[in-house]
Amino acid sequence: VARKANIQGDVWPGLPKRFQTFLFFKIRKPDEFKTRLRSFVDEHITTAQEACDMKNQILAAKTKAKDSGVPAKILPLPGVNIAFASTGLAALGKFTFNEAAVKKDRNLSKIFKKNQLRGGLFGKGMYDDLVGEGWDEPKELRSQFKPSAGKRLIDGVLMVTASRAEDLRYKVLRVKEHFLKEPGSDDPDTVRYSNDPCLEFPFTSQGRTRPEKGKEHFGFEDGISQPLIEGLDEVAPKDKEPKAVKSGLIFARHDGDPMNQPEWAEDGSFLVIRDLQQLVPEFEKWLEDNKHNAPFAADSDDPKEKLAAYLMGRWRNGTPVDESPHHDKDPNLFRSNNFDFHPVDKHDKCPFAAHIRKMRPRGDLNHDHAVIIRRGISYGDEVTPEEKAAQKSSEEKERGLMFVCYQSDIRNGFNFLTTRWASNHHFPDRKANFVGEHGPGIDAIVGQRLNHHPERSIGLPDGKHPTEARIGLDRWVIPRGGEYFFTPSIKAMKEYLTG
Ligand code: N7H
Repeated sequence: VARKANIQGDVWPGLPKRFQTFLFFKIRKPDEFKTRLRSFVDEHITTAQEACDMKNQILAAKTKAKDSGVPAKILPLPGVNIAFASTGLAALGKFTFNEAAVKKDRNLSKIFKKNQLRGGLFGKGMYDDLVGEGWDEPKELRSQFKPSAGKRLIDGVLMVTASRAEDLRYKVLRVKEHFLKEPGSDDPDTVRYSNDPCLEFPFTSQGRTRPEKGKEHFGFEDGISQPLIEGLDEVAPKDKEPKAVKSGLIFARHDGDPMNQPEWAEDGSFLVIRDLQQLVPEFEKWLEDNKHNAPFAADSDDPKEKLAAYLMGRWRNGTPVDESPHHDKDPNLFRSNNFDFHPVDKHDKCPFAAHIRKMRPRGDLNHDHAVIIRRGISYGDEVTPEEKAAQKSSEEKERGLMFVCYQSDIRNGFNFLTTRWASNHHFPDRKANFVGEHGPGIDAIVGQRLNHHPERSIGLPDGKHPTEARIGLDRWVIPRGGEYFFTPSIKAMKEYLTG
């Protein structure tokens, strides 16, 4: 099968999304589910090829509109993808948790070795991984992401995306019906739901982009930097940013994937979904309260915005701090990716521990490591005038990011970024003036603390002398849980997984 026809479109090139529904599901009747999944794949799943065709059509329509002066009326069609947690694969008889039994049973051992998806964290799930290690706080997690009586509640997720709310609602209904309707009840107008369906949808989450287009809730331009994928993207020359990476960092069994996955996993990718609540009024208050403590306060026209930019590594309009440390006014730089933190022995410009530098150290490393593709979407309400006035998030209003990313290995991707880099004060390591107890600092956005870690703080450049200047940080992103999944290829779903 041609690669682009085999890959699900959210992994690459990404599904266009203003609105997204995450339908978390539990499998009740595996055999019937398999039958329905087989026809679902052709009828509903959006492949990489279809997503590319859609993007190209829209691009062409926009170009035409620009030339003719008549606005383009074309909108992307809704998209649908599906992914499975290890419990979901187990329900289909394609994953086993029982390694002891496998070791004893030689027949089982053969099958296990040949077909079991590798990756211990996928097997464990996010709860056992991150609560188990002490990173996530159970009382902060939403109930759907917490096991009940020792059982995980989510076997998989159907993701539906659209450009208009009404298209999303329509498509979500069709997707649900496919699995819930009575056999033979095919007319959407008179559909009858089965009272013994093969699937149930215990939880859904809604994502939607903000009215301020392109901006996430803290007000930063998002969705700027993604790795280019060799063999899929048009690749820039080697010395340009963003660098192209081997597709095996994202896709199972591609060049550069060291995991030795079974054959059926080819063209699939591990998916991480994580609900990250954002405390927006609190973030603004902290910037306001601390702008005068920043080492550069006296020399800056707008120390509050500069402080925000230094935590992120980009100004709110996307301008990279590495290319423009003192202002965000050059329109040529708004979405620039053309920087790599050189010279990397100092952080005269971008702080070593700024979010984007922690998450993709570019020149700080001389090899590709912990590479992910991000496909998240904001959720929740805009900050209300009352919250703004109180400088505090209200109990009823919530907002955040449904963080979504793909990688060929969760340990080397999401987990590594969160635990080894974002949450580790000493990374990037061996930096002049930052070799002491505190190191360059924690990632202000997604760094998490274990009990024995130092308090949250970040080292900041003052633009003048190389002495260490530090500032204490609060926490504005609360992890509310999530799950680890595998997004299989089209072929895997039509053959192995439904066989
Ligand atoms: Fe981050 N934000 O919107 O404020 N992130 N992120 N992220 N992030 C980036 O380049 C943000 C999170 C990465 O190549 C930008 O698209 C928020 C997690 C990576 O230069 C902004 C949250 C993880 C990059 C944000 C959040 C990552 C990146 C700059 C949580 C991984 C690319 C715009 C609420 C575990 C780095 C852009 C590069 C960039 C925001 C979470 C990873 C503005 C609010 C959990 C790899």
